[in-house]
Amino acid sequence: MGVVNVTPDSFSDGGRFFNPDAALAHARKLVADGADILDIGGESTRPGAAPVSEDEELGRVVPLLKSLRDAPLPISVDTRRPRVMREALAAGASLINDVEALEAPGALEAVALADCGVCLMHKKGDPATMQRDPQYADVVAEVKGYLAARIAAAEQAGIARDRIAIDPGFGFGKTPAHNLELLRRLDEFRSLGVAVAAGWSRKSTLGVITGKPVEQRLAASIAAALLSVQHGAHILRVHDVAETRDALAVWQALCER
Ligand code: 7PJ
Repeated sequence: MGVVNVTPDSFSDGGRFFNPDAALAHARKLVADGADILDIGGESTRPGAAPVSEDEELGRVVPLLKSLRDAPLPISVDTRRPRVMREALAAGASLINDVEALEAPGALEAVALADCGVCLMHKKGDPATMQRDPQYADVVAEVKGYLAARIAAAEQAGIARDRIAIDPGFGFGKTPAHNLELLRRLDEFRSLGVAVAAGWSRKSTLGVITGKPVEQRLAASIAAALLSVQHGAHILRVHDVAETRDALAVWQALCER
């Protein structure tokens, strides 16, 4: 899953693709690079990000979706808002990626009424404050329990299990130690019976480990992506599609005989 940020303040490529033509060109490049899914986001959810109005988010996402109507792959929209979900689905999106796991009032219904997929992600707290000393007794038990409850809520709302993926939400209200524990035990999430997604690309834990700023985290991101697959991930959310594809090709040549 290749990330297309249409935001002026995303931490990883803040502002580079804010202009609609640049966002479209970037989306097309990720398709050419071998993405299986594009994930379009119009609201930055990085730690400390400022909120965006609903109209502004729609104005960023919907025109890009319309420009990508004929794209040869499913398009996901990274949003927490039911109205953005509905309008994005009407404009051609086929997957909703929600860092709030459809907790907003009306979000379960917006997805249930469509025929789309959904990725339910765990986060602890709100983006503005979530990195202030997050605490867990057992991070895997807590995140897994939360995702199990959100799968149940989605099913109860009429969203069939085969439409659902889950994501532990690396970096969302988690310390580096929490993120590493979740990665080490990622395979435990597979017993929830749905696809497992992982997003490590350029994240700050990789900066803590390597001492590198965000624009120098490609190698660390690829290492984390491969380790996520080794530990059971089915979907990788990445910025650097071509490079991650190459690394995965070597992995697959070795492992899929
Ligand atoms: C994630 C996401 C992630 C899923 C973001 C960033 C911050 N969606 N949206 N998983 N991260 N499913 O790109 O670093 O890890 S926004």
